[in-house]
Amino acid sequence: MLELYHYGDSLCSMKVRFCLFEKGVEFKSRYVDLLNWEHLTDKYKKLNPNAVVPTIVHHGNPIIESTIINEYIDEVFPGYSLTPQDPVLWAKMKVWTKLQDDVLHPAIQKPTFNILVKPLLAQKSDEELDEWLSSHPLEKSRQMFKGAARGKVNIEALEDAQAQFNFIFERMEDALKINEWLCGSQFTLADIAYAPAIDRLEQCDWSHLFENYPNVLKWCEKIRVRDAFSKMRPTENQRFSNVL
Ligand SMILES: N[C@@H](CCC(=O)N[C@@H](CS)C(=O)NCC(=O)O)C(=O)O
Repeated sequence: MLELYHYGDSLCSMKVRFCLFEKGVEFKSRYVDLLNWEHLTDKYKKLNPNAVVPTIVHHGNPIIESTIINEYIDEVFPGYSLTPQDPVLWAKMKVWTKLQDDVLHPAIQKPTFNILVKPLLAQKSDEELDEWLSSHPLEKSRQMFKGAARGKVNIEALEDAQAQFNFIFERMEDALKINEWLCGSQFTLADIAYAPAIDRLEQCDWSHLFENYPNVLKWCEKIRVRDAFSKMRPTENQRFSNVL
């Protein structure tokens, strides 16, 4: 059976859980506790050298990167396809998922670290932080954890994140004015990639950012009623606000 290494309140993990539930793929859950640095162990880094979640292991093969994982799942497992057949729509889907990886995810990390994770990391000692972060292979992650653990809320970063969300929501609004889903009439991996943002912005009390985009709001409502969306959300005890 496919194994999923993931964390409850992680956007990229939600994205892969959403895909697995949509496709009806059974999986064995392997929980990686990010706040206890379980992603930084040598054992986990053998599966995912970037030391991030999620990772899937299928037939003994580790596969990393949430966008690539979702493409793999859609390709390998039966059920209805989440990828357009038409090459132009396929290209559009890839542009959406690239934008999610390149812009939406880094933007959403700003409120995540400044609002949700900061109070949790503030409780870690300098020694613990230094010890674990020195074993993190990614400088970007080291900086994010350090910045969140110590120092003030970065207001500039939060303002920048909001500007990035507006940039993305304008593009989504344009697409959803004429189409039911981001790539036309078919629900695809593009919609799955953006859906966890609905959960995260709600958790950060930032849902008002959707308000200027009526078609994005309608899309959010259609996403919310999907079974897989409810199933992929973290349980209450897995929320950052409740983990300690
Ligand atoms: N591009 C990667 C990003 C993965 C990522 O940043 N995961 C976060 C959780 S959403 C993580 O594991 N963070 C821990 C860290 O950076 O140390 C993907 O899409 O899988």
